[in-house]
Amino acid sequence: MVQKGEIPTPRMLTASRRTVMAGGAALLASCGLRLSSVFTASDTHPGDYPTVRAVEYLGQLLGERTGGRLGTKVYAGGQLGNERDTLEITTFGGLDLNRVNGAPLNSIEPLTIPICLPFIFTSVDHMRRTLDGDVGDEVLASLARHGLIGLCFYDSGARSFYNSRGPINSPADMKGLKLRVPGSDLYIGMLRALGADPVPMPLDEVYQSLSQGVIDGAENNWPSLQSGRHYEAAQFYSLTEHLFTPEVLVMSKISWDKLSREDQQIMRRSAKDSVPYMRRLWDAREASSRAALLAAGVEVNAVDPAPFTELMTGMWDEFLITPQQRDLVARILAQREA
Ligand code: GTR
Repeated sequence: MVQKGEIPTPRMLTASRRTVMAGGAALLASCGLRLSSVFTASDTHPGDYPTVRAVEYLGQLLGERTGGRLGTKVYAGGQLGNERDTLEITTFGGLDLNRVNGAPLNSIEPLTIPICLPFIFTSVDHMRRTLDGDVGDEVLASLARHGLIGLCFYDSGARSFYNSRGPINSPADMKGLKLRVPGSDLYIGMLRALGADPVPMPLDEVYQSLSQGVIDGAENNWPSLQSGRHYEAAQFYSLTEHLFTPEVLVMSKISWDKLSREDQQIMRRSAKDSVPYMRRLWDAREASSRAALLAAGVEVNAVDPAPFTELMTGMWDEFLITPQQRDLVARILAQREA
């Protein structure tokens, strides 16, 4: 049992799932079906972050649509571990839901690479349009062979570089900069293409590493730069906007398989229905984080994207190994604004 205020371990999470069985329910339960559950969910961001609130909203929708049988409980702030570790736990069924970025999925499923390529999306609209359509569905479906059910994509805005040394105006300014990246070969390749020194590390180690000068900077969106307080140690934010990598909400296939067909449909539909809600929160949060960081004295500079685009799209081929990946890329490019 998980006690109030206690942070559960994966073992406790499994043990503490609320499964209520009554009458005919016991019959279904004997077939291994879960009739009533609060799904545990992990998120690296703090409780007020749009992704956390979206998964809570998903719980609310589930409750409304099942007469309170299903819901979600989000463990925010990385309480349960970093994204790579919690993904593994999710695969083994120790967690029901996990909201992660596209990057940690790159080493798990090659079809997640195209949507994480630098400069592949030209705008938020392009990213949303593509992920709402068949490209998005195909990437989500590809996760099933790894024990994960891809439920939906959430927004993560544009990622840009920040560092403690000075503004970045061209790739030449990045030479020798030690910049943190998520643990994805694609990100490491991206930074090398720019002449920087990539340092893969989990998000929760970035603040301390910046403060101690172990790294010079990192790259992320406005809300993450603010919520992780990275700007306190890295005050130069250079708007390269090189990535629109989306967030992904996944469910453990083990948990999924315990749901009735009808509950699976409710889960899928509710997850999709949480997306517009998340996007509204995201747009507001991006604007408020931007305003707060400018007020806090973060030095922001616009960047000519051309030389960055050239170098970073030049390394795409290295990561596009299969015909399916290349097909996805072609379909994403076809959806660019005219
Ligand atoms: C954030 C994203 C997180 C995490 C983080 C990172 O933008 O929301 O899921 O991936 O970036 O850089 O590790």
